[in-house]
Amino acid sequence: MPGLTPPSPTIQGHPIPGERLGTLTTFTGDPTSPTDLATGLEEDGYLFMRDVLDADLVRAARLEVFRQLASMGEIADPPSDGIATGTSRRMDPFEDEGLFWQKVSEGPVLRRLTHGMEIQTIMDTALGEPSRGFDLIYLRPTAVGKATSLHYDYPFFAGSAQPMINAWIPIGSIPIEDGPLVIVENSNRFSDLIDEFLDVDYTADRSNDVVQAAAYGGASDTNPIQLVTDRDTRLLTANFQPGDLLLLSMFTLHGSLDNISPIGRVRLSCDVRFQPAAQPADDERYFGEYPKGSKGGGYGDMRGAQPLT
Ligand SMILES: O=C(O)CCC(=O)C(=O)O
Repeated sequence: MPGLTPPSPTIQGHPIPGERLGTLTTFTGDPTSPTDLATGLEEDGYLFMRDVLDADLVRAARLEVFRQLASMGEIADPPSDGIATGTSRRMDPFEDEGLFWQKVSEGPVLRRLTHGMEIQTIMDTALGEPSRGFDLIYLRPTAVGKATSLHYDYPFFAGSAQPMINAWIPIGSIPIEDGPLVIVENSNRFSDLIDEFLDVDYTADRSNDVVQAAAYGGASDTNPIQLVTDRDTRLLTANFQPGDLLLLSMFTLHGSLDNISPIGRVRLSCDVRFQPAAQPADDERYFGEYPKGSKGGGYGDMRGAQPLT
């Protein structure tokens, strides 16, 4: 808002010292080159691509999602602003067996954004072969005061196809005070943390308890500022814009900043995993008409499914 100084960013309630916060490096290679994309992902653990998705489609998907939340009284008019009302008429997501959340997550405009030709072409290039997006997506309307703790993705998705790539899509502008995704610089080389979760046999047991413990284990035990200070590294994020796309390897420690929007704006994003299309898409947690999700309770059991109150 004109004249207002944005509040200083925090992570899990901790202020971030200036020298521990940096900006994601924008990918400047050739987006049609499998080698450029694979090399960037391998070296940095992420690829931050500006302006590669249709910004109008991103805005239309934002409107589609927020209109449905507005119909439950959770988002004020106009819905595209994404300002939370603090109230909800929504049924408990367990009681409706996740049907409302599945309907929102599978909205036709949102699906065009998450599984349409533009993203499909980028993911085919990044994987170097035809790719397939998971049916289950993680749509995250994140209200003020909420955040995602630091974790690695591999434990959630191990045991089926590999490699996989996480496509994180900002659905609208996400300035830093709205709590965008953050990665820990160089965390794709933290072999002590990575070896710990690679040691787990996920084919024997991929129950939610096992997966959560492995994904969040070593990293979320320490406060994030201590973690980046001890490892002499930084938290990297950006002021995201419609059309941006952030690709993450399964071996990059990431979470989000806190949403501290002074105007009560809900941060909207979604994350979608892609795998080689030639490999089996048989993990019932992520594929099928009613994917079970990693916790087992389907769409109703996801963090994003909770009413915004
Ligand atoms: O958007 C967020 O808050 C977290 C996203 C995330 O954990 C992921 O993309 O794996």
